[in-house]
Amino acid sequence: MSSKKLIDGYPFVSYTHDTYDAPGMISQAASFLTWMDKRRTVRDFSDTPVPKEVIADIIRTANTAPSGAHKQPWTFCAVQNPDIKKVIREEAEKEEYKSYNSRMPKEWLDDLKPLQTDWHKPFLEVAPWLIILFKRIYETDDNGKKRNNYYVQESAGIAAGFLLAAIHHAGLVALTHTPSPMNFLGDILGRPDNEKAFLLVPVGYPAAECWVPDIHRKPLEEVAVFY
Ligand code: IYR
Repeated sequence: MSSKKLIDGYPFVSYTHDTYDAPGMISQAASFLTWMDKRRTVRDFSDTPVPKEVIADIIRTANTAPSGAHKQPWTFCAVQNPDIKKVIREEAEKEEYKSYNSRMPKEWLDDLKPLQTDWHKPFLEVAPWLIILFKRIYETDDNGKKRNNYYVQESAGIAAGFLLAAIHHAGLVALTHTPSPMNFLGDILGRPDNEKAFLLVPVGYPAAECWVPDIHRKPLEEVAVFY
């Protein structure tokens, strides 16, 4: 049963949450790890359609992410229109061509070799959906006054994590794509000045033949320090 009260005039609701005893927790944590560890970044997509309602719920899930002062400083643009996807691909490939051929230093190109990426981005047209996450730097209030958002980068990053987990949970795959610079996305989608493209995420089924690099995650000892 939920109950409500005012604290200093502001509404609060009582909160309860599923909790577990130690063995239950151990089992929950381990099974979530096993399941999350199956997620891989994919570049070989199928063009099989995905219902809009699924994408809507994935975005609703990302929208549950915590954010600075609960400003939810994000806008998710979901594109399935083939004409728009084509323009996004063309513009992304223009930038990526420049990046791979002149902007990225040799060290960076060498670091990417195990992933075998290049400037060609066919997945931007093949994947049934492109979700473009825009971070919202500021809001404009009713009087036209700019109000800054807080921890925008962190908030957008956490929302992106939730988005990827929701995609994985729906049995779909995604790519965290960051064509650089990304300003062309705001232009193509006609986004307002307070929104800056943060991440481009193609979403869909994996292709019938789908290859991912045989890379491995660092062991706990390398990424965690217990005090
Ligand atoms: N944005 C380019 C290059 C690229 C950069 C990193 I760091 C990657 O992890 C993968 C690719 C591209 O999308 O190809």
